[in-house]
Amino acid sequence: MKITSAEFILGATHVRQLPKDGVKEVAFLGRSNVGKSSLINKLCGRKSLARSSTEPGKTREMNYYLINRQFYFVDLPGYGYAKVPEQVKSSWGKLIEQYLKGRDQLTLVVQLVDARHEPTELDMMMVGWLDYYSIPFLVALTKADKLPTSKMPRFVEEARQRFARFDCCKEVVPFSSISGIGKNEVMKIISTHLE
Ligand SMILES: Nc1nc2c(ncn2[C@@H]2O[C@H](COP(=O)(O)OP(=O)(O)OP(=O)(O)O)[C@@H](O)[C@H]2O)c(=O)[nH]1
Ligand SMILES: [Mg+2]
Repeated sequence: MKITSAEFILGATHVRQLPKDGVKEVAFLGRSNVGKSSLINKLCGRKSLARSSTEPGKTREMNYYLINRQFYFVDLPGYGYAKVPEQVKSSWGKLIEQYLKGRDQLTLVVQLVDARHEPTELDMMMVGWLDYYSIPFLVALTKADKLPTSKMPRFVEEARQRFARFDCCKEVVPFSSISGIGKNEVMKIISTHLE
């Protein structure tokens, strides 16, 4: 599948604001600054469709993008940014759990984890939720361009083993929004799930 059109639809801070059209969606989940917006931009071949920035915690809303006039990409707010006030963190957690729990049209989640680091506790909590709610997900190991090529196979293998115990984990793919590595594979998995 090739992405030929992508348009911003809405930003939501509450599940009641989400589209009610039943259109299938793919959501992007990961800690703040891990590269969610950059990954969406890379998949869409657009520089600044999803707002990306050097300042973590920038994406505070669930941002909906209509892709090929067929399905949505949902850029979820990043978690785990220390400077966000407690109250925001807890309302964010509630929003995400409500979303994952009750969103029937959610077809696939792309869980982003930094390729260079071990997943955080919150990362593991998120994949735990995904598995619990039976939501298929793929793990994208982001910023793979920052990893020396010689280390890549071992890091990917370790990550595969770590996520293997989750039935809903469909694949672990190294990804870079700079080099484009992993783009085709991620797109392939997304199209398979949308069929
Ligand atoms: N080297 C490298 N840098 C990246 C990559 N992807 C994202 N970045 C950088 O990482 C920073 C954060 O990227 P974003 O895409 O804004 O991250 P995000 O997950 O959307 O962040 P929030 O919206 O704050 O949750 C930016 O400075 C990006 O340029 C990548 O694949 N390689
Ligand atoms: Mg973002």
